[in-house]
Amino acid sequence: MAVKYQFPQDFWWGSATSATQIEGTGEDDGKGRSIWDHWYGTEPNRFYQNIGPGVTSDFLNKYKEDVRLIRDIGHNTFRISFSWSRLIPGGTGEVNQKAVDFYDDLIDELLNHGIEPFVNLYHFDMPMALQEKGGWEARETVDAYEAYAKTAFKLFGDKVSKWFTFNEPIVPVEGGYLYDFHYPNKVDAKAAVQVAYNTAVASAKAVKAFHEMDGTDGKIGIILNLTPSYPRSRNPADLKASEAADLFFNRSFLDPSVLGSYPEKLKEIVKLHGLAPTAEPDDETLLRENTVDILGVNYYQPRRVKAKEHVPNPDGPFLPEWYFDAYVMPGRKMNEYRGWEIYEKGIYDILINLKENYGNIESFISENGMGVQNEERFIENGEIQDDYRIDFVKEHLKWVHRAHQEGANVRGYHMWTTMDNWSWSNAYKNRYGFISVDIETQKRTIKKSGRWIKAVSEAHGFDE
Ligand code: BGP
Repeated sequence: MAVKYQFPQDFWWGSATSATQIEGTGEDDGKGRSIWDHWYGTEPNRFYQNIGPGVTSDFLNKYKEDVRLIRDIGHNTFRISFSWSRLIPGGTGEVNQKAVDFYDDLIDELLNHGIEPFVNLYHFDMPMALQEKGGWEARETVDAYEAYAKTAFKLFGDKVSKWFTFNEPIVPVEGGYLYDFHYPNKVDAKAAVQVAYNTAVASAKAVKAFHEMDGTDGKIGIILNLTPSYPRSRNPADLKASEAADLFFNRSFLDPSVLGSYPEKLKEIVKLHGLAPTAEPDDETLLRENTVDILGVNYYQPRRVKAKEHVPNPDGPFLPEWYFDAYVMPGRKMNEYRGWEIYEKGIYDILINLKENYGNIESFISENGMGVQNEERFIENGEIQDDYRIDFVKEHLKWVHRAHQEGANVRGYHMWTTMDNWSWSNAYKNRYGFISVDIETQKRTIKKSGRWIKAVSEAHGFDE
């Protein structure tokens, strides 16, 4: 029987995870160190309650049980990431057979339960061996990444048909090179631009390698956190500020990945401030000819901006904020736990923008979700009654549904996240999962939202 918000029968229902946040580093598993292991080792106080990525939800040992739970909550798809430093501990060179066996068995386990794996190659987790040689600032890292991608395609390309080159590539640029919330904690716009550029080139190289591989009918994409930029008013100065924020935070990856070139205005700004990256002669052609097949959209919050009120100090380090001020909209709805605005229509605006300005590229919502503190207080009869999460997902899905009705090429919805896990600097402060995890005992329990999403995915939609 049809439901009010009916999605197509082949819609992807699932949720997303990342290696560092779920696997645990394990013992004797041959994993090399990533920047997260290193940073936690040197500055544990930068992490909530001094908790690092050591054990997290122990997916490395629990994956069989977890795959059964993922099936029990009705998913037909599930996103993982490969840990580069697990697969190739030194970043380049020798492959870790234990990692190959783990990912291979995990993929089989998913397929055997009728769940299609979506595999992301990079989720913020640079191998430390490469970071020591400059990380994304160094062109050699692009080559190392290309080799890593090729290795992954060769090992798992016959089983995995949905690949992603990067998750939210703008975040390591912001965190590591502008605002000091990721390692290597620099504030250096010139390095930031180089890092962004090298990442885009690396992505195009992986896309190229994938398309050139024999006998694959799979698809390759990129996952971007798109934060629609809304001006305070229609006043030209506010509109200009909003456009600048959009260029820096959305179009810096969206345009090269989907259209194959950078926006002229962004190039002008970068040049004006003497930040243009070092490029190689063939890069332009590479980017133009190797755009993605599919786009993952992570959406949590919008960005609201207004015209700058004070002229920035020209002697201070350049920041995108030279072009706009943040605007706190009166009456906005908030997820106070995370400090993020909740604006459901943003998801629709993104999808319509993709339809109108990005060739209606095939897309799916690859992350959207709500982190909440101390969820134990909502336990009744042994189950977390996370009605707030159900409402959050439902209200966003209604807008996804509307965009789809209006012709947007959106094919699925993944929530962040499957089971509660470790977060980059917030550790276990906010819980996001359909499945709760007691970090002490590693006991898993499906939340009310987990039962709800099962019903939704079975009906491919919902009534109210
Ligand atoms: C996204 C990341 C995820 C996840 C999520 C929630 O940006 O891709 O890895 O962490 O945000 O954010 P947080 O964990 O910081 O609350």
